[in-house]
Amino acid sequence: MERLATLEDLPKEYVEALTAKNVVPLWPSLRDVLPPYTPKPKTQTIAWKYQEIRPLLMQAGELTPIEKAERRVLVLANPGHKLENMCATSVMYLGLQLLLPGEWAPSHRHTPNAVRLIVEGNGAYTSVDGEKCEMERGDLILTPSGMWHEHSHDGDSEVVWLDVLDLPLVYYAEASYVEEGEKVKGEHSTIPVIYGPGIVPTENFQRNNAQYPILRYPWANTKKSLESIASNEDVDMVQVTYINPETGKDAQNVIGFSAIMLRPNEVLRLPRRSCAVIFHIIEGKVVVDVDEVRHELINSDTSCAPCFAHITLTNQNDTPAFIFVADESPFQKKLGLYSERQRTDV
Ligand code: 1HN
Repeated sequence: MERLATLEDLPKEYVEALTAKNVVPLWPSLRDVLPPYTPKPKTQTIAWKYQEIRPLLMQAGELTPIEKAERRVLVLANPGHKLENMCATSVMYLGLQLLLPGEWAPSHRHTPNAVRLIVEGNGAYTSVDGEKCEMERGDLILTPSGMWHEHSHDGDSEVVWLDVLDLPLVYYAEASYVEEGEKVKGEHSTIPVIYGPGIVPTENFQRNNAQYPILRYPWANTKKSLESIASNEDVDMVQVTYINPETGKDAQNVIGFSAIMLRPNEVLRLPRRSCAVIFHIIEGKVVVDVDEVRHELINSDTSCAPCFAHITLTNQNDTPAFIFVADESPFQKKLGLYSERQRTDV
């Protein structure tokens, strides 16, 4: 590809005249915004080790009362996007949130979509549009765009969860805002489980909630499903995707959620995909190789990888490993941006 002229190739007075009229020449930036064949991601391959961050999160619990934080979160920030921008990838935000016994994180709703993946502790719950979602380790709880949510804690130990939001994307689109809810800690009901394996209600039952019919995906179910798939030796990649049972499509609109099981000592080479990805270890010890970077992850560690990376997951234990995965594929597919490449391609 032809090397194009730079700003320095132009007379200084000409560049100043352009600037004064709020115009810029395209050609000095063209190769940056349209790099040949492969994007140049700002997203760096990063790991956040839970045992290193946990003490700092507990310290936040002592330093900042919940009333002064609203959400007591340490954001897992990717230095490639500058820490203050609070991006794990260009689309995904990640944070570790702490709720102490008796605390309440007040009701609000906002335009970004969020999910929680529970990391530790018992006795807390999130209420989503009045539905009480118990928080147990490994559970996935959705709080989609526009739904009221608050977090409460009736137990007696610290509760920590991983928040995954599409905040960087929504903020970039200048579409991010919040509304404050009623300051009442109301009674919560649990909607009965109406979606079974392969069954949905035929009649309009609770269709007011049908856009997001499942808000809590208990880990126990996901794990059982993975173990069952793994028992079939013909299956190379033991993975389940969290979906909306009414549509059969992704559970949320922008970020896709799935879980992978690695059999004892399994090595899994992932397809190269056009979207960035996040891994969070629910159980086990996993070596994550991303291009030339290696991270050794254990329970509750989190890492991310940029688009088109060569990713290999290795289970170093004689017991299975379980990984929660979040990626940008629903968003990219909706925009027609999604693709996959062979590992041998450049
Ligand atoms: C939010 O609403 C929560 O509800 C957590 O727990 C983290 C980060 C940015 C914007 C909104 C929550 C958030 C957030």
